[in-house]
Amino acid sequence: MGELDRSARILVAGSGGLVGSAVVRALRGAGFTDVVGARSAQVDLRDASAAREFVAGVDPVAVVDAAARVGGIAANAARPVEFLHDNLRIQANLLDAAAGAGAGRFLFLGSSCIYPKFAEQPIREDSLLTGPLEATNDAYAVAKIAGIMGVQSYRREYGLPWVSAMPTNLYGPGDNFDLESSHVLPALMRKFHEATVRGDARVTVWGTGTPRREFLHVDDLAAACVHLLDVYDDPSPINVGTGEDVTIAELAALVARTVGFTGEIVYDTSRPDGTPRKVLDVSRITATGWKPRIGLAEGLASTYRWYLDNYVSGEG
Ligand code: GFB
Repeated sequence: MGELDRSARILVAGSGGLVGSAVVRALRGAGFTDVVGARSAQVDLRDASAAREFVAGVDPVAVVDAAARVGGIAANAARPVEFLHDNLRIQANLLDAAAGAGAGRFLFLGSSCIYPKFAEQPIREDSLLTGPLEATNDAYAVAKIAGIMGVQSYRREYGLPWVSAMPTNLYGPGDNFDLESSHVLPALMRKFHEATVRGDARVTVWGTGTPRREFLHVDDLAAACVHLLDVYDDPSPINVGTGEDVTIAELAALVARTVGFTGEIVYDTSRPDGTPRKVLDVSRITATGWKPRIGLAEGLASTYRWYLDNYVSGEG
């Protein structure tokens, strides 16, 4: 796979979100001079004709699909229809519009949560579709699996060098800090921050604290996306992660230390644990020459600074 010309026009769908905004930063940092973002406010990719018209107007050489309906365990468990149908429509419309516009490269983003609930750990790419899914986000997982199948179908039927990546749990600037719809890391960061400001004695963490999760800073993922656009041309999705995981209890202690919370951490076991573990086997992407650069402690500190500068409206 030859390096993409740095003057090539790259369309980043979902450029307003955690991943999309990081991918735009990484592309521009890698010397791409013609990066076009598509935010959901500009074009509703759930609408096929709007998607087709928008992408044809951009006329991209390459497309990165960072547009998706995403959320944490509570949001996924509460709204499966939205997570299934919004994501099916967004990705199918974008794939078809990209093909219609003659895009030579397409990078689709799956997620580590679409692997089987009890996949052998660390999870290899070939374990996809080998077992039952985690019930709290099976609708989202089926949609994302369909997206990977969409990329593989375009490769098979039209010979397009389109590819998919499988990021692990992501965090960083631009994350969603809403306590009900967010993922665990931003949720805990906000909970510990607000408890510290209020002087609360304790913070409640969902579940038992025993599940294990792998966390990759979104700027590391974005660098991997640029790298994969240049070098990766294989039908199999490729894992992108750190290959290391922590328990939710260990994460809670790390976030508490980052924020400076010294109170008690209690567990609400009426909330679901979800998948017991999902750490990725990252040997294939490591073999291509990519590796993560932002450690969890460093990433938590920089994300907390972003949260204070952008989310906390000057209170406390
Ligand atoms: O990050 P999270 O919502 O999603 O939850 P998943 C991870 C673990 O953290 C679960 C626990 O065991 C939660 O019970 N947890 C503890 C919390 N306290 C909290 C809290 O305050 N908020 C949240 N959200 N969790 C997601 C999928 O699974 O993985 C998505 O549902 C997505 O589809 C994402 O793919 C990457 O890691 O369990």
